Amino acid sequence: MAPETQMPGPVCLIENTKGQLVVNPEALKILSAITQPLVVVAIVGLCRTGKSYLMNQLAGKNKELSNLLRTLSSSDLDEVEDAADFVSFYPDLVWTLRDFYLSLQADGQLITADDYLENSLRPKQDTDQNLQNFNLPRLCIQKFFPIKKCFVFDLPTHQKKLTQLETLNNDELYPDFVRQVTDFCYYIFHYSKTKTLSGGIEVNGPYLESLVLTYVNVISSGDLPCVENSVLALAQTKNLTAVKKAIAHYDQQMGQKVQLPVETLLELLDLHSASEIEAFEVFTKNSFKDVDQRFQKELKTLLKAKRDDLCKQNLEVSSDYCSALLQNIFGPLEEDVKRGIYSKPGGHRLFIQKTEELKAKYYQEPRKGIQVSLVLYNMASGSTMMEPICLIENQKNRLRVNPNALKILQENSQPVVVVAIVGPYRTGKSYLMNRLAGQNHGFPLGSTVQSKTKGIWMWCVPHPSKPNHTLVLLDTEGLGDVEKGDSNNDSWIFALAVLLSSMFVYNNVGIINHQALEQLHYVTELTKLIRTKSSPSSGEVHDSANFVSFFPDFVWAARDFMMELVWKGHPITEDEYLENALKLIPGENHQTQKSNLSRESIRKFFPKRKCFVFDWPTNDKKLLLHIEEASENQLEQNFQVQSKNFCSYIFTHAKTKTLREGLIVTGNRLATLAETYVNSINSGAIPCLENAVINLAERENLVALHAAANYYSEQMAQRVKFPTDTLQELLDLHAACDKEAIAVFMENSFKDDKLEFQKKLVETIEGKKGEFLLQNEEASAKYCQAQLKQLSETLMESISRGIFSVPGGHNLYLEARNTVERSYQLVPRKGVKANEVLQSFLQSQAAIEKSILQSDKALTTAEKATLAERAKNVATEKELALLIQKVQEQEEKLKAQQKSYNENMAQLKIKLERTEKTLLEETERMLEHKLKDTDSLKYPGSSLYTLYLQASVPPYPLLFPDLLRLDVVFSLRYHYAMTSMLP
Ligand SMILES: Nc1nc2c(ncn2[C@@H]2O[C@H](COP(=O)(O)OP(=O)(O)OP(=O)(O)O)[C@@H](O)[C@H]2O)c(=O)[nH]1
Ligand SMILES: [Mg+2]
Repeated sequence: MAPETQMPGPVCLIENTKGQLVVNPEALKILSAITQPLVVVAIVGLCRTGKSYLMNQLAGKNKELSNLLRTLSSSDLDEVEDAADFVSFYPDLVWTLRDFYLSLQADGQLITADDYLENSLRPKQDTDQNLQNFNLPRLCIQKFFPIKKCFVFDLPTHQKKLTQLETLNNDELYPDFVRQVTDFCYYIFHYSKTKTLSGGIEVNGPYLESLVLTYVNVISSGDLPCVENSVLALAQTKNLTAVKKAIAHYDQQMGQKVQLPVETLLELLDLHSASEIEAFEVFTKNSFKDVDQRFQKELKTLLKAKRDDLCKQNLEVSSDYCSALLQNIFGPLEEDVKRGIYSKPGGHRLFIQKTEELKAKYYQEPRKGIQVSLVLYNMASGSTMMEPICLIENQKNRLRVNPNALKILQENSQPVVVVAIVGPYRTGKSYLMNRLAGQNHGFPLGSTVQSKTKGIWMWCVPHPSKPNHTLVLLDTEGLGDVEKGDSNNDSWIFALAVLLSSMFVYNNVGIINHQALEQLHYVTELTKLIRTKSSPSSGEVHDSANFVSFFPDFVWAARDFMMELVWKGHPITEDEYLENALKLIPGENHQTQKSNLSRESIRKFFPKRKCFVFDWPTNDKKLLLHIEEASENQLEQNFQVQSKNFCSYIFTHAKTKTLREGLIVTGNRLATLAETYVNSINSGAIPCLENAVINLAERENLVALHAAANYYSEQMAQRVKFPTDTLQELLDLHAACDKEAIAVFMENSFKDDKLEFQKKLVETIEGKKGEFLLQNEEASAKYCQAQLKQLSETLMESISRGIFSVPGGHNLYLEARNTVERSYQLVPRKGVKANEVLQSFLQSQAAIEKSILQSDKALTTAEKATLAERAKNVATEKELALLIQKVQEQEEKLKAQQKSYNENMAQLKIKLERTEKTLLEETERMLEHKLKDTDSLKYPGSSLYTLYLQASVPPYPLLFPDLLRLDVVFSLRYHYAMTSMLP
């Protein structure tokens, strides 16, 4: 006996004081410590009828009795197990009749105590009301206690001794009574089942504790105790423990396997997935009755949080380690910088050289984790160490994207704010960009007349005011350099800066006059340099409104601006100055028309404009030549204020780069854009926004497709337990995972207009589902075959030993085979192949049956014929049933496919509604701009005016047919595309 069950004496479990039921905490404590399954025997009856005496006997208080019991045979232990087959949660009933002095006879025949009980419980057949009262308790007992037993007890001893009953030895008791008590105890010990609840769960100490508490609480609150509720309460306790065990297992596994920081995130996620699967297995083993998979879901959430936490820890550990490493490696260099070792001619080059050396050293260190680049990059961008890099090279009039720069962008998944500066060469562009980066050094400046910057340079720095955004500074090659052979390249640089940026700074020296505007003729060519659509209809090329939705905001930076901002005697702001300068000038001459074209174009393409004027940075010409060496206080006060205002405007107003339909550009998307645009320029085509977006979408949709498909496989593998009881069970699991996978796809995909990727996802998931179905069938078949083999062992042995080759053998054989079939039917969770496996077994038996039948000498020929016919009919019936099952399964599969299709449609609809909303907002913005733009009509010479006259309708309603068309196209397109997914 386990020490946990040894109690010196009974304790009160439920006290009943003043009509109140109170659970005794001491008793609960004892229960909570018992981990073994419990057999619970309760005695109930009228007062002073010897209940406690009997219970004491069961508790082994009577040593002599215990010995007597031990010597009794235990030959019929099998029956104990049989009794355990009753899984109902009602207890078995024993009726003990005390001081029973009557003789057990009926109709002159001796009867057993059990017969006596059965007879007494038999209801009488009559409808009389009184009889109903007579019958009711009988019927209840019959209904609630299918297993009943009766024991009668004589008077224990002579009446005089009864008061000392407890102290009497067996020889002082009547022998009949001693025998009766022994029989009773023997029965209780051998036939009382372990207390079980529905679902076959065995009750141990803590469960009983939970049951007692639940029932007493319910009774105290005035309700009726409910078995289901108590099981639920129990399930809760058990499932909670299962979750705890699963988490502990996960923690232990991860603790063993993971050493932070890991080299790649994938490594960590793989380890997580493996441990997660094990944790779910632990949960499944320990849980029961997890209604709606509440606890499984909770476990999932907890594990997800653990994973996220680990990822975060991994980042932190890696960051800390990398930072410390960098500090070690770069510390001495920083010291040298402070000591001015590099502040000499050629110092910058030396410094870069040294930096490269140290970087290489840093990269050589092992196990730095996933933050290796970012930490270096952050450190570098936070100091003078990280230099800009050429993004688009312009050599021999050919553009090329620098793969190293692309790599930096590709590794950056933050949204980007892109500021590009463009303007005539040698006008201080690079210097101004360095100021935006908060540095003197960075983009290299030239101190000669020869132009310095070539191509487009890029500098990514953490955005100073937008958390988790990257500020990308693009410094461009000066326009109009006479040394360059091909001015065409200037146009492309200009167009690329417009395409890639969200804030476009046009930098020029001096006032905004005819000449300055003429120099800006590139802006008039934009419609020839950029396309919004891959195959525009004739009107669209000229429609500036199409560009507005993705063009950057515009800033005019007027450098070395020496004039006073006064207009017609009144001081004006810089912005008013720009707006005045952009007003069309009357005049027919060539120069006026040319500059007017620039004015018109700026207003058309850049509805949001701003102007900043800058004084000379310093009057010291020598210092001006090496302005990157000048400290802040060496600069003119005005210039300091002006450049601060400029920077703060850019930091607060430059927007995150977006494409049409509100698509946010991240570092990696910017890389794709730059690549796509430059490729099309090099191939002689015009960069096209639509194509770039399509390109982006294709790359990302492919990733989304893989992510969703993997998600499906992972989730299915995690949730399914082969073989499932029914096909529907597996299909339901599939539906849930399918739904989530579609959501993953929707979250990560965009512009999958032809539903190419969504269809591929449907196909991929369909294929994976097929594999799961197959695995399920295989598992079921394997299990069923094994079960059947085991169950039919005796039958097969009997056949081979010729047991049925006797007269009447056919009947014997049928009985034996039916027993196998019945036992097989009782095996739970056989899965989808249950009937098929049985069927093929039966088929394999057909020939055997036939030969047994034929050789059975107890049967006449006619009987044999009838029996053979019957066997054939039964076989046909079974085949038909199997066929029906298959048809049903096919229907279920089709329904699942239809469900998946519906789910795809539903989620697509939601996504489309969202996209349409952004589209509408975009159109509204375009509309607004168009209406504002009619302002240009004031002057009859403008080309918009001509357009207006040609159209002879206001531009406003022109947009509506477009919107209407969109709507129809959406619904039709998706309807057709989706229906083509159906088989
Ligand atoms: N007068 C004047 N000179 C400046 C200003 N800003 C910079 N410089 C000087 O002008 C020269 C060219 O400056 P950069 O910033 O290299 O000019 P840039 O426009 O980038 O030149 P490119 O890249 O060759 O087109 C350097 O010697 C700077 O010191 C300014 O606001 N006014
Ligand atoms: Mg420059």
